Amino acid sequence: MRQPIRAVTPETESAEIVGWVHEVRDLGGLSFFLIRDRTGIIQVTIPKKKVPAEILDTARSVSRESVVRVQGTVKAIEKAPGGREIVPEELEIISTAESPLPLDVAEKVSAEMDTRLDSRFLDARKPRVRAIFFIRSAATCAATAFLASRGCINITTPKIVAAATEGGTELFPIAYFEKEAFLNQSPQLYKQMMMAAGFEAVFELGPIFRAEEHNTVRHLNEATSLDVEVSFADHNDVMELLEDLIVHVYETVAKDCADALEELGVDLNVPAKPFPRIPYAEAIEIANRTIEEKLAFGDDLSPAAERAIGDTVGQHYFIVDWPTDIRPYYAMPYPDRPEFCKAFDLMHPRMELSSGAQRIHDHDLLVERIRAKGLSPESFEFYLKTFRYGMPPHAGWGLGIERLVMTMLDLANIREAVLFPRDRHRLTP
Ligand code: ATP
Ligand code: AMO
Repeated sequence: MRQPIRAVTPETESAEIVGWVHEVRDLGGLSFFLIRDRTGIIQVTIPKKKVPAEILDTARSVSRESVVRVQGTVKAIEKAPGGREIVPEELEIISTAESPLPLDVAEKVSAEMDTRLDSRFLDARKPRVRAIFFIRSAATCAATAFLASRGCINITTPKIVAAATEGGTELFPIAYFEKEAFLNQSPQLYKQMMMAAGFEAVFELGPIFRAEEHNTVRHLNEATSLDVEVSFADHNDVMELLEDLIVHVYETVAKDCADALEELGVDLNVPAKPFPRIPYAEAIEIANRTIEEKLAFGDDLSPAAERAIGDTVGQHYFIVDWPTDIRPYYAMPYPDRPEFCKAFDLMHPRMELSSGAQRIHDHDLLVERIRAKGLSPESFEFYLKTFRYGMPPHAGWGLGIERLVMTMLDLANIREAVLFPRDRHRLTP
């Protein structure tokens, strides 16, 4: 029975392992292999005079990244990785890798992002790359389990839709029989509709599609969003939920992913609660102290402004009290000063992680806001209808999973946090 490589210790007597040939070295009388599976790396040492001829023959013919099975005696040896090695009694090539490899898995030569993504299956064999996706998995599992523990119901909403949610731009049209259809930018309208359905608290982890034209290191055309919507809650309630979730995810990753973090050289600091709440007007002032292209009231925050504020605050923070005009139609204006709304962004010092708001639950006000944005209420009828038969007050947010992972692990490019990224130039693999 095969053993995970990590389970083979210096005290183990004999072992059978299956894995990929990470490295081959021939030193005259001795030849060494490193064999890798997802749990670790082990050295296989072949003293040429002491092993049977057929093992030597197989060893000579094996190429890097082939899948092999090794059965043999384990010896404690200080110089080897993990302090042990296997001297083989059996060596079998299960699947041969062609040479040369399109990508060097042992990372003797570093590759460009594009070369890596072209052979992502090989790239993902690197312990460093696997560590990122191990942590992404732990983070998303922790986040969804956390939301379930807070009473949120896991929902799945359509990705093929008839209308924009975030305002009409940045949509991918698709061929859908004789109708006009698009890939959904956000589950926004559907999660709100489930508030009218009386679900009270929902979450969805799923893809969102944005026809961003520019290639940046923090935008994807297909991203993953964790969306939440809660009834009888305001923006402050869901900001607290989001803050608790971020802290919980960081704590879980710190606790459960120590090896992966070490592989990445990341010393994870769990952010302290409560995150500062900075009103939009103050955020603009902070940014304008240092940035060259000054912002006026009503401008979106430029990437330079986000960095300037991030440098000043130095930790996760919220920007609150946004001008109503620059937020989507569904954000609830403050009743006493309707030029501001109950919307917020959760920021990491490097970039935006999440947007959210208390939503308008009054039908007529919503229609007015849709019109004010130059959109047509008719195309939102399926959504507006749910506001006419008992819609509770509600609030929610959407959190970009790739940005969460990217900022948590200090990755330079968002593509590092997606297995098969979609950008302007990439549709395969
Ligand atoms: P959201 O989608 O909630 O608006 P975001 O983090 O994607 O969040 P945006 O608000 O779209 O960011 O943009 C923030 C700033 O980043 C913009 O003011 C703009 O200067 C810059 N920006 C946004 N999209 C792009 C892009 N595709 N290419 C270059 N810069 C961009
Ligand atoms: P927003 O448009 O801000 O809000 O999206 C929410 C979060 O999703 C992530 N995100 C992206 N990540 C990578 N590439 C992209 N192109 C991209 N676009 C968005 C970001 C962003 O903060 N309906 C609202 C949410 C709500 O109010 O509940 C919405 O979609 O991390």
